[in-house]
Amino acid sequence: MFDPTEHPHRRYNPLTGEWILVSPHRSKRPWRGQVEPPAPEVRPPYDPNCYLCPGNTRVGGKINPSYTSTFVFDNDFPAVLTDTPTDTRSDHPLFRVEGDRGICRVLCFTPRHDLTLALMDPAQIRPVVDMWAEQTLDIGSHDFIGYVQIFENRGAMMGCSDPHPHGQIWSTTRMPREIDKEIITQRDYFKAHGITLLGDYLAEEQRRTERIVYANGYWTVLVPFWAVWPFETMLISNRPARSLPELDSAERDGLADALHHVTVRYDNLFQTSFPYSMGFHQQPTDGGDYAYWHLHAHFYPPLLRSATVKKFMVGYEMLATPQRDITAEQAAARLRDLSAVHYSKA
Ligand code: H2U
Ligand code: ZN
Repeated sequence: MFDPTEHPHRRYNPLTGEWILVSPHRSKRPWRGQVEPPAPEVRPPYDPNCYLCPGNTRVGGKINPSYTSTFVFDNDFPAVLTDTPTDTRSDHPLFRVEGDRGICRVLCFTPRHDLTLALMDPAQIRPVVDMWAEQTLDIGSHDFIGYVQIFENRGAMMGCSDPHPHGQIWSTTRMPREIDKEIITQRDYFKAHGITLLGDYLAEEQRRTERIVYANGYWTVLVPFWAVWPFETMLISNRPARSLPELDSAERDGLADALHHVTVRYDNLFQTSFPYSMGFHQQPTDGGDYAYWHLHAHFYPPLLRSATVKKFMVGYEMLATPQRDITAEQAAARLRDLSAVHYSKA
């Protein structure tokens, strides 16, 4: 009889319409012992050489103000520009090209160089949530912006260039690939069932409970059934809000609390400052009707077994389909059972 804790199988991701391969029998492979966590990196509250600390000069020559809470600036090296011509015309269907325009910004979460989201308490994270909401409104109000992507690259392993706590916003006229997929799947589900895809999914996960890592009255943190990265999680708004600006004060506090809990557990997992890429998926800002959109965030962390052993998306995963060994249920149980107090403060 098929047993999902034993037998190789594939799982469907209803948000992307893609399949992944799960090989639970392989997580019983021998592993050559626990790797010691690296010595914790000690950072000063202010670093004169950091290009994001208050009062310092950035790479491009601009000087940061002496900010005391959050701080937002236009990326000095933006991936897209506001004034690119878009009257592109492809001369062959196999050589399609489209000009794209956009705005890129960098957001410092706090003046404190030595903090991370995991080390900030919910009251300190709340202004970050407010800033994300405000920036979504501000950038999204431009006619030429179709989608606003908020994200954070955390840790050198993810290519993050400066440990100062910060995230980014890239916004474009055109719909990004991941958003294109979620538009189709969420729209079709809403049309067929009259409820948001993630609303239905969340209700079912709340019944099953095995993949839930943390929940408060407004937000739920879970390892999705179809997770690819070993400790991938999603934060889902309990109410089917479509964007961050729509959240009321209690929902914003709930989000700050959920972000605190998930990042603390991540750090506690391997007793290290846990690397990840995270970001929010919100309704596009091109003025369309997105009644079906359900606000959520994805955390994609690369670590697998220790502070240094990461999962590689290579070989079969590049050529065929992503694969995982430890199941989403095992990962959720491990994260759930960790202390809610950061290891450096315990
Ligand atoms: P990471 O979040 O991956 O570390 O990227 C930092 C961004 O900050 C990157 O997009 C920008 C880079 O262009 N940046 C500036 O805008 N000004 C600077 O002085 C340094 C980096
Ligand atoms: Zn700094």
